[in-house]
Amino acid sequence: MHLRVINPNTTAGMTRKIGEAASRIAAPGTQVSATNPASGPVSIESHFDEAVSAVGVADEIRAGERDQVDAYIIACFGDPGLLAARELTKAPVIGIAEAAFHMATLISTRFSIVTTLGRTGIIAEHLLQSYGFAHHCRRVRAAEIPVLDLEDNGASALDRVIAECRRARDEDGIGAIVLGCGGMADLTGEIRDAVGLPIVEGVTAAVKLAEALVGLGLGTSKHGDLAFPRPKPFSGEFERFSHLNID
Ligand code: 2AL
Repeated sequence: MHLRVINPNTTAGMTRKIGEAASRIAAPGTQVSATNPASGPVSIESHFDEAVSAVGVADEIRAGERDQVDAYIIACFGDPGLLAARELTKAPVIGIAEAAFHMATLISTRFSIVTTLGRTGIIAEHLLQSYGFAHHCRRVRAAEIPVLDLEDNGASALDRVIAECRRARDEDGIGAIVLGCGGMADLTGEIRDAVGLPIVEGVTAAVKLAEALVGLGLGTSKHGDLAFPRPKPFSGEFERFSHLNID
């Protein structure tokens, strides 16, 4: 099976790191490829960044369809463009936030999220509500690190994430912690060792869910609202989406 991990931001180093974390956890028969859009924000840490990145995710799904990809992962914790991406393919498409929420509820009754910047917490809260996981999450916490600090300033970013995870462990009455950024995909082991609770990381969780869905022969339903979009003209810079010929 060919699994395509889409990093919705345009930082190639982060894409490589996310792809390596996905490859390490993948089953022997799973081929992992990692891509990011050519255009868009270098990191996603606002509603605006998310809105722009969703177009890049759609482009990457279109490219993946040409490569006959079997399953997709959207590797940003806001799951940008998830439902739009599902409309564009019959393959399963899994967001790392939803993957992590599902996995966390299988091993604990309550979890907290530790994300990057406080201002992105609302994005996680909206997802918890729309996915139906709000009652399982005790608190959305932030280590107050910009996303690219996870690339450029790794050791001190890791220290801050660990410190926030320990506060969550000691104060929130939880059984597990969900890491709230795709850029944390390579840190799970170190955080788990330092915190001593189950640490659920979305990229790795999504790999295992994607393998399960493909193994079960399940893909995105084309019955109802996730059917392919109705073909129509798009104008200006989005002309490439005109009369999409997909089936
Ligand atoms: C993210 C993420 O996972 N990647 C990115 O660029 N921004 N989300 C986050 N909460 O920091």
